[in-house]
Amino acid sequence: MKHVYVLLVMAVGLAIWLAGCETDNPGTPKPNQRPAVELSVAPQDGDTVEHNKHLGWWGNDADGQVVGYHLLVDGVRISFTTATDTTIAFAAPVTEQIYARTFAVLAVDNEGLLSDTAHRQFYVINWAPTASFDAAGSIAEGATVGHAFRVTVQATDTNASFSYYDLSLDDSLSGWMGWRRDSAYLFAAPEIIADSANFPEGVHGIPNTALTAGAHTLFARVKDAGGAESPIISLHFTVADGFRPGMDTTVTATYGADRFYADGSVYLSTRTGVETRVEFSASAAAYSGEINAYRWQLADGEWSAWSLDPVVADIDAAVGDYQYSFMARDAAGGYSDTLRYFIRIVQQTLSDSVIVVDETADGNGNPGSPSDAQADQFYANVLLGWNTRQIDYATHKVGPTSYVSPYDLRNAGVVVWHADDQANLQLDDNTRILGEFLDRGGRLIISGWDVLGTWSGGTTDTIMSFGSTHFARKYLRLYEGRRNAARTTLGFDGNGEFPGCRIAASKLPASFQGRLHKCWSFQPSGECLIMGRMVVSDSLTSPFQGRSTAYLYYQSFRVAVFGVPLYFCVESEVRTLMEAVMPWMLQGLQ
Ligand SMILES: [Ca+2]
Ligand SMILES: [Ca+2]
Ligand SMILES: [Ca+2]
Repeated sequence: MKHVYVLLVMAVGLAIWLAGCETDNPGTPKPNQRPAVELSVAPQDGDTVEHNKHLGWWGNDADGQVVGYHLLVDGVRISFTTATDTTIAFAAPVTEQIYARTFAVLAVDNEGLLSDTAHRQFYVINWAPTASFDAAGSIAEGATVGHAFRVTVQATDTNASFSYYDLSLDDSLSGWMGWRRDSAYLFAAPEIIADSANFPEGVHGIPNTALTAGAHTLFARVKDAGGAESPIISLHFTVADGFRPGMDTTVTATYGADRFYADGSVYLSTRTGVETRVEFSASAAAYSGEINAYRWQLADGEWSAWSLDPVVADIDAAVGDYQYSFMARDAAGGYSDTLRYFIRIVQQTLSDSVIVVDETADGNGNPGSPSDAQADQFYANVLLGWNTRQIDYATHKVGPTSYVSPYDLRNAGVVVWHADDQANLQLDDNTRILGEFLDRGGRLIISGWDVLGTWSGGTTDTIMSFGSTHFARKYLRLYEGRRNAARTTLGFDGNGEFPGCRIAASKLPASFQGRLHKCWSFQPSGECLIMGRMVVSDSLTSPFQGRSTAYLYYQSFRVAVFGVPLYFCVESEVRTLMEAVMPWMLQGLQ
C-alpha cells in the first residue's frame, strides 16, 4: 500500500514540475522556491489508533505564500483546503479489525508549486455502533397506532464519529430506505408530507401507503462514518383504523394584558393596539399520533389555511360577538371534530337598571342565614318600584366558577352587591368587574355581614388600612375599616337626610338577642357623605359606638357602603333608607 502511495505522489510532483518549466520566465534570476509542509497532529508511523482522527499540519513558503493543501488518504487525493487541520473517519467497516491507512499533505504556493509530501502510515481500529429506538421520539414496542407516527433511531458507539440511520418496514432484507444523517422519521399521509410549510423540520417524511391496518414490524440499523454497521433492531406495532385527533376543551384567550371573563366577555378597552388572542390545542397522543396543523373559522366565514400555530389574533377588535370554530388534523390526514369557542367584546351602556348580585348561601350559611327566596323577597320589597333584576351568584357559573361579567352588567346602571348571610362577599374575586363597571360610570351599593371579610382574618377586633392601589381605597374611597368581634351591634343611626336602621331580632337566633358581631365601621375619604353611625349595646365602653358605618361617595363615580348588613335590619326601615339612597345612586341615569 505504501509503495503505491509514494509512486503516486512522485508522479504528481513530476507533472507539476514539468508544467512549471513550460511557463517559467527564463530571465528570472531567482526561480520560485517550493513550499514546505509538516504534519503537526497525526499518529506516528506504525501506530494503531481509533479510526476517527483529528489531523493537523503546518506549511510555509520562503518566497511567497502557501495558498492551500492537498489531502490524500491511501494515496488518493480527497480534498484541497486552506485549513490546517481536519478530522477524518478512516474506513474500518468490520468491528475490531485492524486496517492499514496512510494520510499525506502537500502544500501549494501562490505560483502553484507543490511541496514535498508529509505523510504517515498507521493502523486504524473501529467498533460498530448499536442501534435503539429513542423512547422520547418513538412509539412504544407493542403500541396500537393510527396511520401516522414518529420514530427516532439513536446510535450508541464507543468510538463515535458520526452516524447514519436506515429504516425498513416489514422487510429487513430488501426494504431498506437508504442511509440518512437524520435520525427522526415520520410516517405520514403523502398530502401531509407534500404540505412542506406545515411538515415538521428535521424529520424525514415516509409516505404511509404501506401502513395497512394490522400488525407490522419496523427494522432499523445505524452505521458510523468508518462504515461499521450495528446489528438490526426491530419494533412491533399494530395499525388500527378510526383514530382521529381530539380537540382540547381548554382554550386560552387574552385581551391585551387581560383575560376574558368566564363567559367569554370583556369590556372594550379604552386603549388602542390591544390584541385579542385566542389559543387552542389538540392532541393525537391517545394513539401515539402527531398533530400536524390547525385551522379556524369565524362565524360562517371561510376556514383559515392550515397552520402550525393554533392561534387566532386580532388587533383592536370591534365591539361584538365572535363565534370561533377550531379544528386540527393529524399526520395521517385525519380531521378532529370542530370545537366552538365564543368571545364577546362589550361596551357598557348605563341605564336605570339595578342588578342585585345575590350572594346568599341559601339557608346553608351561618345561623340566621336566609334562604335564597327570603333574600330575593327582601330585595324585591326594599327596591320595589325600581327597575331591578337579580343574579344568583352561587348558581351563575361556568363550570365550577361563579362570576359576574361585563356582559351581565352591560346595560345596568347600579349594582347592589349583597351577602347578608355572612356568605363572605366575593369582592376579592370580583374587584375587577366592579372596578371596570365603576370606571364606566356604573354605581355600586355593597351590603353584607362582614362586608370586608374577604380581606381580613381572625376573630378579634380587626383594623385594616388600605393603600392607594387597594380596591377599598381606589373604589370604596376607604382609608381604614374596623370590625367588631363582640356581638354588640344593634344597627345604625341615620345622618342628615338618611334614616337609620335597627337590627330585626326576629331574623336572628334568639341567643343573639338582636345583636350582631362582624359589623364594620369605616374611615372613608373626606369627600364621602356619612349616612349612618353604628349603635352598639355596650355604648359606654365600645370604640364602635357612633363610628361611621354607612357612607356614600358621589364624585367621579358613585358607591354606597353599609357595614351593618341590611338584610338583618327591619325591612320597612331599609325600604325608607333606600328611598333616600337610590336617588343618589341613579342620578343622571333616568
Ligand atoms: Ca514559492
Ligand atoms: Ca464506531
Ligand atoms: Ca336570589
